[in-house]
Amino acid sequence: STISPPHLPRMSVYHYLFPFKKYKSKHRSRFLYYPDPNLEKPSFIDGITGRFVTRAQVEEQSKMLATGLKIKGIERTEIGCIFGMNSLEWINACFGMQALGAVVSPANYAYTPDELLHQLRDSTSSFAFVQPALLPTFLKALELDPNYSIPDNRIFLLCTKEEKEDFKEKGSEAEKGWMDRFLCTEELWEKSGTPKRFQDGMEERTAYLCYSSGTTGRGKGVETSHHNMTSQVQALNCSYEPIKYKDVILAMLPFSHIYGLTVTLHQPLTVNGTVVILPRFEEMNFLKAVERFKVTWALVVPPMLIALLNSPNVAKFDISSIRGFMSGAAPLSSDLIQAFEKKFPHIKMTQGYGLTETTPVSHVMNLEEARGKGRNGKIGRVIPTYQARLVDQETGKDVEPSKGERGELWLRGPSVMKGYWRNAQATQEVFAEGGWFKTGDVAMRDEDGYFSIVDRVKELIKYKGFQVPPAELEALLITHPEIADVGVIGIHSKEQATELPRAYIVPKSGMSAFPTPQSKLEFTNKVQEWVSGKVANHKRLRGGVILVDIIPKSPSGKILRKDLRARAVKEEED
Ligand code: 4UV
Repeated sequence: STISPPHLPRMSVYHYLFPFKKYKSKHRSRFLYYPDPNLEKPSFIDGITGRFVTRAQVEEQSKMLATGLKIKGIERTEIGCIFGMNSLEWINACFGMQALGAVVSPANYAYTPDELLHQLRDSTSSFAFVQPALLPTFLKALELDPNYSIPDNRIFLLCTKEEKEDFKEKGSEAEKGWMDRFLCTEELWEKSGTPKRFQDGMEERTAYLCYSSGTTGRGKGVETSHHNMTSQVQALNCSYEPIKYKDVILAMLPFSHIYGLTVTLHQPLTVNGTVVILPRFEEMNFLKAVERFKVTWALVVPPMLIALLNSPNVAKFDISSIRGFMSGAAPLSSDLIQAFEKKFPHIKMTQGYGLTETTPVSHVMNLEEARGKGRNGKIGRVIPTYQARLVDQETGKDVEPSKGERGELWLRGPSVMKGYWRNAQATQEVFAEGGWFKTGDVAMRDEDGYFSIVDRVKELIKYKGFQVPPAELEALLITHPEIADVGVIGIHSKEQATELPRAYIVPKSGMSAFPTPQSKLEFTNKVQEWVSGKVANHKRLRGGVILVDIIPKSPSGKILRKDLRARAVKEEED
Protein backbone atom coordinates (compact mmCIF):
# COMPACT_ATOMS: atom_id res chain seq x y z
CA SER A 1 0.00 0.00 0.00
CA THR A 2 2.93 2.36 -0.47
CA ILE A 3 4.83 3.97 -3.28
CA SER A 4 8.58 3.68 -3.26
CA PRO A 5 10.81 6.62 -3.96
CA PRO A 6 12.72 6.09 -7.23
CA HIS A 7 16.15 5.14 -5.97
CA LEU A 8 16.82 3.98 -2.48
CA PRO A 9 20.40 4.92 -1.83
CA ARG A 10 22.70 1.98 -1.25
CA MET A 11 25.42 4.00 0.41
CA SER A 12 26.91 4.61 3.79
CA VAL A 13 25.56 7.55 5.81
CA TYR A 14 28.72 9.53 5.15
CA HIS A 15 28.81 8.92 1.39
CA TYR A 16 25.13 9.77 1.17
CA LEU A 17 25.44 13.07 3.02
CA PHE A 18 28.74 14.06 1.42
CA PRO A 19 28.81 12.27 -1.91
CA PHE A 20 31.84 12.16 -4.17
CA LYS A 21 31.23 13.04 -7.83
CA LYS A 22 31.30 9.39 -8.82
CA TYR A 23 28.27 8.55 -6.70
CA LYS A 24 26.30 11.54 -7.82
CA SER A 25 25.88 10.26 -11.33
CA LYS A 26 25.43 6.63 -10.38
CA HIS A 27 22.59 7.26 -7.98
CA ARG A 28 21.20 10.35 -9.60
CA SER A 29 17.71 11.03 -8.43
CA ARG A 30 15.77 14.14 -7.69
CA PHE A 31 15.85 13.36 -4.01
CA LEU A 32 19.58 13.22 -3.69
CA TYR A 33 21.37 16.20 -2.28
CA TYR A 34 23.61 18.33 -4.47
CA PRO A 35 26.30 20.57 -3.04
CA ASP A 36 25.10 24.02 -2.20
CA PRO A 37 26.29 26.79 -4.52
CA ASN A 38 26.08 29.18 -1.58
CA LEU A 39 29.26 28.28 0.25
CA GLU A 40 28.64 30.81 3.02
CA LYS A 41 25.28 29.41 4.09
CA PRO A 42 25.34 28.08 7.65
CA SER A 43 24.41 24.42 8.01
CA PHE A 44 24.34 24.34 11.80
CA ILE A 45 24.13 27.38 14.08
CA ASP A 46 24.60 27.30 17.83
CA GLY A 47 21.34 28.95 18.93
CA ILE A 48 22.87 30.43 22.07
CA THR A 49 26.22 31.79 20.88
CA GLY A 50 25.46 32.22 17.17
CA ARG A 51 28.64 30.35 16.21
CA PHE A 52 28.05 28.35 13.03
CA VAL A 53 29.53 25.89 10.54
CA THR A 54 28.87 25.78 6.81
CA ARG A 55 28.25 22.56 4.94
CA ALA A 56 31.82 22.54 3.63
CA GLN A 57 33.12 22.96 7.18
CA VAL A 58 30.98 20.12 8.47
CA GLU A 59 32.45 17.88 5.78
CA GLU A 60 36.05 19.04 6.22
CA GLN A 61 35.94 18.88 10.02
CA SER A 62 34.42 15.38 9.90
CA LYS A 63 37.26 14.18 7.71
CA MET A 64 39.83 15.84 9.96
CA LEU A 65 38.33 14.22 13.04
CA ALA A 66 38.23 10.82 11.31
CA THR A 67 41.93 11.11 10.47
CA GLY A 68 42.68 12.14 14.06
CA LEU A 69 40.81 9.13 15.42
CA LYS A 70 42.68 6.86 13.04
CA ILE A 71 46.01 8.25 14.22
CA LYS A 72 44.95 7.56 17.80
CA GLY A 73 44.54 3.93 16.81
CA ILE A 74 40.77 3.85 16.63
CA GLU A 75 39.51 1.47 13.98
CA ARG A 76 36.43 1.57 11.82
CA THR A 77 35.10 -1.58 13.45
CA GLU A 78 34.88 0.08 16.86
CA ILE A 79 31.90 1.52 18.70
CA GLY A 80 32.09 4.94 20.34
CA CYS A 81 29.68 6.64 22.71
CA ILE A 82 28.69 10.32 22.46
CA PHE A 83 27.50 11.70 25.81
CA GLY A 84 26.45 15.34 25.65
CA MET A 85 23.77 17.88 24.87
CA ASN A 86 23.29 19.10 21.30
CA SER A 87 26.34 21.09 20.22
CA LEU A 88 28.46 21.74 17.14
CA GLU A 89 31.04 19.39 18.65
CA TRP A 90 28.41 16.65 18.97
CA ILE A 91 27.84 16.96 15.22
CA ASN A 92 31.58 16.90 14.54
CA ALA A 93 32.02 13.76 16.66
CA CYS A 94 29.09 12.04 15.00
CA PHE A 95 29.99 12.71 11.37
CA GLY A 96 33.71 12.24 12.13
CA MET A 97 32.92 8.75 13.35
CA GLN A 98 30.76 8.19 10.28
CA ALA A 99 33.61 9.33 8.01
CA LEU A 100 35.83 6.79 9.73
CA GLY A 101 33.15 4.11 9.50
CA ALA A 102 32.84 3.54 13.25
CA VAL A 103 29.51 2.90 15.00
CA VAL A 104 27.97 5.81 16.92
CA SER A 105 26.20 4.98 20.18
CA PRO A 106 24.61 8.21 21.44
CA ALA A 107 23.65 8.37 25.12
CA ASN A 108 20.99 10.52 26.77
CA TYR A 109 22.67 13.44 28.56
CA ALA A 110 20.26 13.07 31.49
CA TYR A 111 21.55 9.61 32.39
CA THR A 112 22.84 8.81 35.86
CA PRO A 113 26.21 7.01 36.09
CA ASP A 114 24.42 3.69 36.46
CA GLU A 115 22.25 4.20 33.39
CA LEU A 116 25.21 5.39 31.35
CA LEU A 117 27.31 2.41 32.42
CA HIS A 118 24.60 0.08 31.20
CA GLN A 119 24.78 1.58 27.70
CA LEU A 120 28.61 1.83 27.63
CA ARG A 121 29.05 -1.76 28.70
CA ASP A 122 26.21 -3.24 26.69
CA SER A 123 27.28 -1.47 23.51
CA THR A 124 30.92 -2.44 24.16
CA SER A 125 31.95 1.18 23.54
CA SER A 126 35.73 1.40 23.34
CA PHE A 127 36.04 5.19 23.09
CA ALA A 128 33.86 8.15 23.95
CA PHE A 129 33.13 11.83 23.39
CA VAL A 130 31.95 13.61 26.53
CA GLN A 131 30.66 17.11 27.23
CA PRO A 132 32.98 18.59 29.91
CA ALA A 133 30.05 19.38 32.24
CA LEU A 134 29.07 15.70 32.15
CA LEU A 135 32.52 14.33 32.96
CA PRO A 136 31.65 13.72 36.65
CA THR A 137 28.80 11.42 35.57
CA PHE A 138 30.92 9.76 32.93
CA LEU A 139 33.93 9.11 35.17
CA LYS A 140 31.67 7.90 37.97
CA ALA A 141 30.11 5.41 35.55
CA LEU A 142 33.55 4.02 34.73
CA GLU A 143 34.38 3.74 38.44
CA LEU A 144 31.28 1.63 39.07
CA ASP A 145 32.65 -1.36 37.20
CA PRO A 146 36.28 -2.35 37.71
CA ASN A 147 36.04 -4.78 34.80
CA TYR A 148 35.10 -2.15 32.26
CA SER A 149 37.18 0.85 31.36
CA ILE A 150 38.08 3.31 28.63
CA PRO A 151 41.65 4.63 28.80
CA ASP A 152 42.17 8.40 29.02
CA ASN A 153 43.60 8.60 25.50
CA ARG A 154 40.29 7.30 24.15
CA ILE A 155 38.11 9.83 25.97
CA PHE A 156 37.60 13.10 24.09
CA LEU A 157 35.90 16.31 25.14
CA LEU A 158 33.01 17.87 23.25
CA CYS A 159 34.36 21.43 23.27
CA THR A 160 36.59 23.83 21.36
CA LYS A 161 40.19 24.67 22.24
CA GLU A 162 38.99 28.08 23.36
CA GLU A 163 36.43 26.59 25.75
CA LYS A 164 39.14 24.30 27.06
CA GLU A 165 41.39 27.28 27.80
CA ASP A 166 38.47 28.93 29.56
CA PHE A 167 38.03 25.92 31.82
CA LYS A 168 41.75 25.95 32.57
CA GLU A 169 41.58 29.58 33.60
CA LYS A 170 38.30 29.76 35.45
CA GLY A 171 37.44 26.16 36.27
CA SER A 172 37.70 24.24 39.52
CA GLU A 173 40.82 22.22 40.34
CA ALA A 174 39.14 19.07 39.06
CA GLU A 175 38.18 20.75 35.78
CA LYS A 176 41.70 22.04 35.25
CA GLY A 177 42.99 18.51 35.74
CA TRP A 178 40.55 17.09 33.21
CA MET A 179 41.60 19.64 30.60
CA ASP A 180 45.18 18.34 30.83
CA ARG A 181 44.03 14.74 30.82
CA PHE A 182 41.78 14.67 27.76
CA LEU A 183 41.94 16.03 24.22
CA CYS A 184 39.00 17.93 22.77
CA THR A 185 37.45 17.38 19.32
CA GLU A 186 39.35 20.31 17.81
CA GLU A 187 42.66 18.98 19.11
CA LEU A 188 41.95 15.69 17.38
CA TRP A 189 41.75 17.32 13.97
CA GLU A 190 44.52 16.27 11.61
CA LYS A 191 45.03 17.17 7.99
CA SER A 192 42.13 15.43 6.35
CA GLY A 193 42.61 12.31 4.31
CA THR A 194 40.05 10.88 1.94
CA PRO A 195 37.48 8.76 3.71
CA LYS A 196 37.40 5.13 2.78
CA ARG A 197 35.83 4.55 -0.60
CA PHE A 198 32.39 3.12 -0.56
CA GLN A 199 32.28 -0.59 -1.19
CA ASP A 200 29.25 -2.72 -1.89
CA GLY A 201 27.82 -4.13 1.28
CA MET A 202 28.94 -1.27 3.50
CA GLU A 203 25.37 0.01 3.58
CA GLU A 204 24.28 -3.03 5.55
CA ARG A 205 26.75 -2.39 8.36
CA THR A 206 25.56 -0.80 11.58
CA ALA A 207 25.82 2.99 11.68
CA TYR A 208 24.05 3.78 14.96
CA LEU A 209 23.30 2.06 18.22
CA CYS A 210 20.58 4.09 19.93
CA TYR A 211 19.10 2.62 23.09
CA SER A 212 15.44 1.67 23.39
CA SER A 213 13.66 -0.62 25.82
CA GLY A 214 11.54 -2.00 22.97
CA THR A 215 8.61 -3.99 24.27
CA THR A 216 9.99 -4.91 27.67
CA GLY A 217 12.97 -4.77 30.03
CA ARG A 218 15.99 -2.48 30.05
CA GLY A 219 17.45 -0.47 27.20
CA LYS A 220 18.67 -2.50 24.24
CA GLY A 221 20.96 -1.34 21.45
CA VAL A 222 18.98 -0.80 18.28
CA GLU A 223 21.17 -1.66 15.30
CA THR A 224 20.40 0.98 12.69
CA SER A 225 22.22 0.24 9.45
CA HIS A 226 23.48 2.85 7.01
CA HIS A 227 20.76 1.76 4.61
CA ASN A 228 18.10 2.10 7.34
CA MET A 229 19.11 5.72 7.89
CA THR A 230 19.61 6.80 4.29
CA SER A 231 16.40 5.21 3.02
CA GLN A 232 14.50 6.88 5.87
CA VAL A 233 15.85 10.31 4.97
CA GLN A 234 15.05 9.68 1.32
CA ALA A 235 11.51 8.63 2.25
CA LEU A 236 11.01 11.69 4.47
CA ASN A 237 12.13 13.92 1.64
CA CYS A 238 9.33 12.64 -0.54
CA SER A 239 6.60 12.29 2.05
CA TYR A 240 4.24 15.03 3.13
CA GLU A 241 5.68 18.49 3.85
CA PRO A 242 9.40 17.88 3.52
CA ILE A 243 11.74 20.51 4.85
CA LYS A 244 13.28 22.68 2.17
CA TYR A 245 16.43 24.58 1.27
CA LYS A 246 15.05 27.83 2.66
CA ASP A 247 13.98 26.35 5.96
CA VAL A 248 15.58 27.31 9.23
CA ILE A 249 14.98 24.31 11.44
CA LEU A 250 15.07 24.35 15.22
CA ALA A 251 16.81 21.34 16.75
CA MET A 252 16.17 21.20 20.48
CA LEU A 253 15.25 17.53 20.67
CA PRO A 254 18.30 15.57 21.77
CA PHE A 255 20.47 14.18 18.96
CA SER A 256 20.87 11.11 21.15
CA HIS A 257 17.24 10.13 20.47
CA ILE A 258 16.40 8.84 17.02
CA TYR A 259 13.84 11.65 16.44
CA GLY A 260 16.46 14.39 16.80
CA LEU A 261 19.15 12.30 15.15
CA THR A 262 17.31 11.60 11.91
CA VAL A 263 15.06 14.58 11.45
CA THR A 264 17.25 17.40 12.74
CA LEU A 265 20.77 16.13 12.09
CA HIS A 266 20.61 14.05 8.88
CA GLN A 267 17.58 15.16 6.89
CA PRO A 268 18.37 18.91 6.80
CA LEU A 269 21.83 18.23 5.32
CA THR A 270 20.25 16.48 2.35
CA VAL A 271 18.32 19.63 1.36
CA ASN A 272 20.96 22.07 2.60
CA GLY A 273 18.61 23.63 5.10
CA THR A 274 19.92 25.58 8.08
CA VAL A 275 19.62 24.04 11.53
CA VAL A 276 19.64 26.09 14.73
CA ILE A 277 20.65 23.87 17.62
CA LEU A 278 19.75 24.33 21.28
CA PRO A 279 21.11 22.20 24.12
CA ARG A 280 17.52 21.52 25.22
CA PHE A 281 14.02 23.00 25.14
CA GLU A 282 13.78 26.00 27.38
CA GLU A 283 11.03 28.53 26.73
CA MET A 284 13.10 31.74 26.62
CA ASN A 285 15.94 30.21 24.61
CA PHE A 286 13.37 28.86 22.18
CA LEU A 287 11.67 32.22 21.72
CA LYS A 288 14.96 34.11 21.42
CA ALA A 289 16.30 31.68 18.84
CA VAL A 290 13.11 31.81 16.77
CA GLU A 291 13.20 35.61 16.63
CA ARG A 292 16.96 35.95 16.10
CA PHE A 293 17.36 33.30 13.39
CA LYS A 294 13.89 33.57 11.84
CA VAL A 295 13.15 29.92 12.43
CA THR A 296 10.61 28.48 9.98
CA TRP A 297 10.18 24.90 11.17
CA ALA A 298 10.54 23.18 14.53
CA LEU A 299 10.43 19.60 15.69
CA VAL A 300 8.55 19.29 18.96
CA VAL A 301 6.95 16.90 21.43
CA PRO A 302 3.43 17.65 22.75
CA PRO A 303 4.48 19.06 26.17
CA MET A 304 6.44 21.81 24.37
CA LEU A 305 3.18 22.93 22.74
CA ILE A 306 1.57 23.17 26.18
CA ALA A 307 4.50 25.26 27.41
CA LEU A 308 4.09 27.66 24.48
CA LEU A 309 0.32 27.78 24.87
CA ASN A 310 0.62 28.83 28.50
CA SER A 311 3.63 31.08 28.07
CA PRO A 312 3.13 34.77 28.90
CA ASN A 313 6.38 35.51 27.04
CA VAL A 314 5.33 34.44 23.55
CA ALA A 315 3.72 37.82 22.85
CA LYS A 316 6.99 39.61 23.54
CA PHE A 317 8.78 37.93 20.62
CA ASP A 318 8.29 37.94 16.89
CA ILE A 319 7.61 34.32 15.99
CA SER A 320 5.84 35.06 12.71
CA SER A 321 8.62 33.32 10.74
CA ILE A 322 7.45 29.88 11.88
CA ARG A 323 5.54 28.13 9.12
CA GLY A 324 5.05 24.82 10.84
CA PHE A 325 5.70 22.36 13.62
CA MET A 326 6.14 18.63 13.48
CA SER A 327 5.12 16.85 16.66
CA GLY A 328 6.04 13.26 17.42
CA ALA A 329 7.20 10.66 19.93
CA ALA A 330 3.99 10.79 21.98
CA PRO A 331 0.24 11.16 21.38
CA LEU A 332 -0.92 14.61 20.31
CA SER A 333 -4.52 15.10 21.36
CA SER A 334 -7.19 16.67 19.23
CA ASP A 335 -7.92 19.24 21.98
CA LEU A 336 -4.33 20.36 22.10
CA ILE A 337 -4.15 20.74 18.32
CA GLN A 338 -7.29 22.86 18.33
CA ALA A 339 -6.16 25.07 21.17
CA PHE A 340 -2.79 25.57 19.56
CA GLU A 341 -4.14 26.36 16.11
CA LYS A 342 -6.51 28.86 17.60
CA LYS A 343 -3.75 30.74 19.37
CA PHE A 344 -1.18 30.45 16.56
CA PRO A 345 -3.14 30.33 13.29
CA HIS A 346 -0.04 30.84 11.13
CA ILE A 347 1.63 27.69 12.39
CA LYS A 348 0.85 24.63 10.34
CA MET A 349 0.82 21.52 12.50
CA THR A 350 1.92 18.10 11.41
CA GLN A 351 2.33 14.93 13.39
CA GLY A 352 4.64 11.98 12.90
CA TYR A 353 4.69 8.54 14.42
CA GLY A 354 7.66 6.28 14.75
CA LEU A 355 10.01 4.25 16.88
CA THR A 356 13.73 3.97 17.45
CA GLU A 357 13.47 0.57 15.76
CA THR A 358 12.04 2.11 12.57
CA THR A 359 14.65 4.93 12.23
CA PRO A 360 12.02 6.37 13.23
CA VAL A 361 9.15 7.63 11.05
CA SER A 362 6.56 5.32 9.49
CA HIS A 363 3.53 7.65 9.49
CA VAL A 364 3.09 11.36 8.92
CA MET A 365 -0.09 13.43 9.20
CA ASN A 366 -0.76 16.70 7.51
CA LEU A 367 -3.03 18.24 10.09
CA GLU A 368 -4.54 20.61 7.58
CA GLU A 369 -6.02 17.59 5.89
CA ALA A 370 -7.45 16.61 9.22
CA ARG A 371 -9.35 19.80 9.78
CA GLY A 372 -13.09 19.34 9.61
CA LYS A 373 -12.76 15.67 8.75
CA GLY A 374 -12.59 14.31 12.25
CA ARG A 375 -8.99 13.29 11.74
CA ASN A 376 -7.38 15.50 14.34
CA GLY A 377 -5.09 13.44 16.51
CA LYS A 378 -4.50 10.72 13.92
CA ILE A 379 -0.94 9.83 12.97
CA GLY A 380 -1.60 9.88 9.23
CA ARG A 381 -0.81 7.50 6.43
CA VAL A 382 2.24 5.32 5.96
CA ILE A 383 5.11 7.16 4.32
CA PRO A 384 6.75 5.86 1.13
CA THR A 385 8.89 2.72 1.63
CA TYR A 386 6.83 1.57 4.61
CA GLN A 387 4.06 -1.03 4.65
CA ALA A 388 1.68 -1.50 7.56
CA ARG A 389 -0.61 -4.23 8.86
CA LEU A 390 -3.00 -4.38 11.80
CA VAL A 391 -2.87 -7.78 13.42
CA ASP A 392 -4.97 -9.47 16.08
CA GLN A 393 -2.51 -10.35 18.84
CA GLU A 394 -4.33 -13.50 19.79
CA THR A 395 -5.07 -15.08 16.43
CA GLY A 396 -2.13 -13.60 14.50
CA LYS A 397 -4.55 -12.71 11.68
CA ASP A 398 -5.11 -9.32 10.09
CA VAL A 399 -8.10 -7.48 11.55
CA GLU A 400 -10.76 -5.76 9.47
CA PRO A 401 -10.22 -2.05 9.88
CA SER A 402 -13.34 -1.25 7.86
CA LYS A 403 -15.40 -2.78 10.68
CA GLY A 404 -13.66 -0.54 13.18
CA GLU A 405 -11.46 -3.36 14.45
CA ARG A 406 -8.18 -2.54 16.14
CA GLY A 407 -4.96 -4.50 15.96
CA GLU A 408 -1.29 -4.37 16.75
CA LEU A 409 0.57 -2.25 14.21
CA TRP A 410 3.15 -4.23 12.26
CA LEU A 411 5.60 -2.49 9.95
CA ARG A 412 7.87 -3.53 7.12
CA GLY A 413 10.32 -1.49 5.08
CA PRO A 414 13.97 -0.70 4.41
CA SER A 415 14.29 1.45 7.53
CA VAL A 416 13.32 -1.25 10.04
CA MET A 417 16.36 -1.95 12.24
CA LYS A 418 18.63 -4.93 11.71
CA GLY A 419 17.85 -6.16 15.22
CA TYR A 420 18.80 -5.64 18.85
CA TRP A 421 22.54 -5.61 19.44
CA ARG A 422 23.79 -8.93 20.76
CA ASN A 423 20.29 -9.93 21.80
CA ALA A 424 18.95 -12.56 19.43
CA GLN A 425 16.07 -13.46 21.71
CA ALA A 426 14.69 -9.93 21.95
CA THR A 427 15.13 -9.57 18.19
CA GLN A 428 13.25 -12.75 17.52
CA GLU A 429 10.40 -11.64 19.76
CA VAL A 430 9.71 -8.46 17.80
CA PHE A 431 9.96 -9.87 14.28
CA ALA A 432 7.25 -11.97 12.67
CA GLU A 433 7.54 -14.08 9.54
CA GLY A 434 8.17 -12.10 6.39
CA GLY A 435 10.26 -9.46 8.14
CA TRP A 436 7.31 -7.74 9.83
CA PHE A 437 8.26 -5.70 12.88
CA LYS A 438 5.76 -5.70 15.75
CA THR A 439 5.52 -2.18 17.18
CA GLY A 440 3.69 -3.01 20.41
CA ASP A 441 1.24 -0.19 19.64
CA VAL A 442 -2.44 -0.82 18.95
CA ALA A 443 -3.92 1.12 16.05
CA MET A 444 -7.02 1.61 13.91
CA ARG A 445 -7.25 2.60 10.26
CA ASP A 446 -10.02 4.56 8.57
CA GLU A 447 -11.31 3.98 5.04
CA ASP A 448 -8.85 6.50 3.56
CA GLY A 449 -5.81 4.89 5.14
CA TYR A 450 -5.35 7.23 8.09
CA PHE A 451 -4.11 5.49 11.23
CA SER A 452 -4.67 6.36 14.85
CA ILE A 453 -2.85 4.92 17.86
CA VAL A 454 -5.39 3.78 20.43
CA ASP A 455 -3.43 1.73 22.95
CA ARG A 456 -0.05 0.24 23.75
CA VAL A 457 0.46 -3.45 24.45
CA LYS A 458 4.15 -3.17 25.24
CA GLU A 459 5.56 -2.16 28.58
CA LEU A 460 6.57 1.40 27.96
CA ILE A 461 5.89 4.76 29.56
CA LYS A 462 6.69 7.95 27.70
CA TYR A 463 7.46 11.05 29.71
CA LYS A 464 7.57 14.04 27.35
CA GLY A 465 8.70 11.77 24.52
CA PHE A 466 11.45 10.12 26.59
CA GLN A 467 11.31 6.41 27.26
CA VAL A 468 10.71 5.21 30.80
CA PRO A 469 10.85 1.40 30.95
CA PRO A 470 8.59 0.35 33.86
CA ALA A 471 10.61 -2.85 34.38
CA GLU A 472 13.68 -0.74 35.10
CA LEU A 473 11.89 1.26 37.82
CA GLU A 474 10.42 -1.93 39.27
CA ALA A 475 13.86 -3.55 39.40
CA LEU A 476 15.15 -0.51 41.27
CA LEU A 477 12.20 -0.18 43.68
CA ILE A 478 12.32 -3.82 44.71
CA THR A 479 15.83 -3.23 46.06
CA HIS A 480 14.42 -0.70 48.57
CA PRO A 481 14.61 -2.29 52.05
CA GLU A 482 11.03 -1.37 52.93
CA ILE A 483 9.35 -2.54 49.72
CA ALA A 484 7.98 -6.07 49.28
CA ASP A 485 6.46 -5.82 45.80
CA VAL A 486 5.89 -3.20 43.15
CA GLY A 487 4.19 -2.48 39.81
CA VAL A 488 4.84 0.61 37.69
CA ILE A 489 2.51 2.12 35.09
CA GLY A 490 2.09 5.42 33.26
CA ILE A 491 -0.86 7.66 34.03
CA HIS A 492 -2.00 10.29 31.59
CA SER A 493 -1.79 13.96 32.45
CA LYS A 494 -3.93 16.12 30.22
CA GLU A 495 -2.54 19.38 31.61
CA GLN A 496 1.03 18.41 30.77
CA ALA A 497 0.19 16.39 27.62
CA THR A 498 2.29 13.46 28.77
CA GLU A 499 2.30 10.25 30.71
CA LEU A 500 3.71 10.25 34.25
CA PRO A 501 5.33 7.19 35.85
CA ARG A 502 3.46 5.92 38.91
CA ALA A 503 4.44 3.12 41.30
CA TYR A 504 2.05 0.85 43.19
CA ILE A 505 3.89 -0.48 46.20
CA VAL A 506 3.34 -3.22 48.74
CA PRO A 507 5.21 -2.13 51.90
CA LYS A 508 7.16 -4.83 53.74
CA SER A 509 5.65 -3.79 57.04
CA GLY A 510 2.10 -4.16 55.66
CA MET A 511 -0.55 -1.54 55.15
CA SER A 512 -1.43 -1.47 58.84
CA ALA A 513 1.92 0.19 59.54
CA PHE A 514 0.51 3.31 57.85
CA PRO A 515 -2.80 4.00 59.59
CA THR A 516 -3.09 7.71 58.76
CA PRO A 517 -2.94 9.57 55.45
CA GLN A 518 -0.04 11.54 56.93
CA SER A 519 2.04 8.42 57.64
CA LYS A 520 1.33 7.12 54.13
CA LEU A 521 2.37 10.43 52.63
CA GLU A 522 5.63 10.49 54.55
CA PHE A 523 6.51 7.04 53.32
CA THR A 524 5.54 7.64 49.70
CA ASN A 525 7.42 10.94 49.62
CA LYS A 526 10.45 9.18 50.97
CA VAL A 527 10.25 6.55 48.21
CA GLN A 528 9.78 9.22 45.53
CA GLU A 529 12.86 11.10 46.73
CA TRP A 530 14.87 7.91 46.94
CA VAL A 531 14.03 7.11 43.31
CA SER A 532 14.77 10.69 42.19
CA GLY A 533 18.29 10.32 43.55
CA LYS A 534 18.91 7.22 41.49
CA VAL A 535 17.41 7.76 38.04
CA ALA A 536 17.53 10.27 35.18
CA ASN A 537 15.18 13.22 35.59
CA HIS A 538 12.58 11.89 33.11
CA LYS A 539 12.19 8.63 35.02
CA ARG A 540 11.13 10.20 38.33
CA LEU A 541 7.85 8.99 39.84
CA ARG A 542 5.94 12.14 38.92
CA GLY A 543 2.68 10.20 38.81
CA GLY A 544 3.01 9.44 42.52
CA VAL A 545 3.44 6.40 44.73
CA ILE A 546 0.41 4.49 45.97
CA LEU A 547 0.44 1.88 48.73
CA VAL A 548 -1.49 -1.32 48.09
CA ASP A 549 -1.98 -4.75 49.68
CA ILE A 550 -1.14 -6.73 46.59
CA ILE A 551 0.08 -6.27 43.02
CA PRO A 552 -2.27 -7.99 40.56
CA LYS A 553 -0.43 -10.77 38.72
CA SER A 554 -1.19 -13.43 36.13
CA PRO A 555 -0.79 -17.12 37.11
CA SER A 556 2.67 -17.02 35.53
CA GLY A 557 3.64 -14.12 37.79
CA LYS A 558 3.45 -11.33 35.20
CA ILE A 559 2.29 -7.98 36.54
CA LEU A 560 -1.19 -7.24 35.21
CA ARG A 561 -0.58 -3.65 34.21
CA LYS A 562 -4.01 -3.47 32.63
CA ASP A 563 -5.55 -3.95 36.08
CA LEU A 564 -3.28 -1.31 37.57
CA ARG A 565 -4.23 1.08 34.77
CA ALA A 566 -7.92 0.42 35.37
CA ARG A 567 -7.34 1.09 39.05
CA ALA A 568 -5.63 4.39 38.21
CA VAL A 569 -8.57 5.48 36.05
CA LYS A 570 -10.95 4.62 38.90
CA GLU A 571 -8.82 6.54 41.42
CA GLU A 572 -8.96 9.52 39.07
CA GLU A 573 -12.78 9.36 38.92
CA ASP A 574 -13.10 9.08 42.68
O1 4UV B 1 11.43 4.46 20.36
P1 4UV B 1 10.78 5.74 20.70
O2 4UV B 1 11.37 6.55 21.78
O3 4UV B 1 10.77 6.52 19.34
C1 4UV B 1 10.12 7.70 19.11
C2 4UV B 1 10.18 8.28 17.76
C3 4UV B 1 9.34 9.29 17.46
C4 4UV B 1 9.15 10.05 16.27
C5 4UV B 1 7.85 10.33 15.94
C6 4UV B 1 7.54 11.11 14.85
C7 4UV B 1 8.51 11.69 14.08
O4 4UV B 1 8.25 12.42 13.09
C8 4UV B 1 9.82 11.41 14.43
O5 4UV B 1 10.71 11.88 13.73
C9 4UV B 1 10.09 10.62 15.56
O6 4UV B 1 9.51 8.24 19.99
O7 4UV B 1 9.29 5.47 21.12
C10 4UV B 1 8.40 4.78 20.29
C11 4UV B 1 7.02 4.79 20.88
O8 4UV B 1 6.57 6.12 21.11
C12 4UV B 1 5.15 6.21 20.91
C13 4UV B 1 4.71 4.83 20.47
O9 4UV B 1 4.23 4.12 21.58
C14 4UV B 1 5.98 4.21 19.94
O10 4UV B 1 5.98 2.80 19.98
N1 4UV B 1 4.87 7.22 19.87
C15 4UV B 1 5.74 7.76 19.00
N2 4UV B 1 5.13 8.67 18.21
C16 4UV B 1 3.83 8.69 18.58
C17 4UV B 1 3.67 7.75 19.63
C18 4UV B 1 2.68 9.42 18.14
N3 4UV B 1 2.74 10.33 17.20
N4 4UV B 1 1.51 9.16 18.75
C19 4UV B 1 1.44 8.23 19.73
N5 4UV B 1 2.48 7.54 20.20
